[in-house]
Amino acid sequence: MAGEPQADCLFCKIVAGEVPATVVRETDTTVAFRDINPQAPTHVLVIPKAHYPDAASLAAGSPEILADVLREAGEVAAMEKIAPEDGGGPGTGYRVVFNTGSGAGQTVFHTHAHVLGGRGLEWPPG
Ligand code: IU
Repeated sequence: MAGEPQADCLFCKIVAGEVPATVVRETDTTVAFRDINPQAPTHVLVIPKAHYPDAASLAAGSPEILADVLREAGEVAAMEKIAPEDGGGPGTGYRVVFNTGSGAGQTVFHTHAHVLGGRGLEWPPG
């Protein structure tokens, strides 16, 4: 059923505490933890506790939880002092990325928002 934990999903195992992660925030519906292979000084993943394979399926199945994920991304940015109100130069402001599909770089098929910042970020991304 949509949202149910999947036995073979690494991020479901992190939610269950079966796989270690450096958790920085947790709510009733979300967990935020540091990416094991950071691409920026701040690189935190915000995931829903419910299992949905990508952001579009989460939006369709539980839009309120997608809103929770995005709110938590903002809370992580505030915690890391990279929110826009922390200044306007390189290193403030942040990017929220949902890689969606293997062709776009998605490797873990449990929705996750990458929260990236702490350095200047170029556009377009690679
Ligand atoms: P992607 O958008 O699906 O490519 O992102 C998956 C991310 O999960 C990637 O940045 C990995 O470094 C990260 N990650 C992790 O933080 N902990 C893990 O145990 C595994 C992957 I596997």
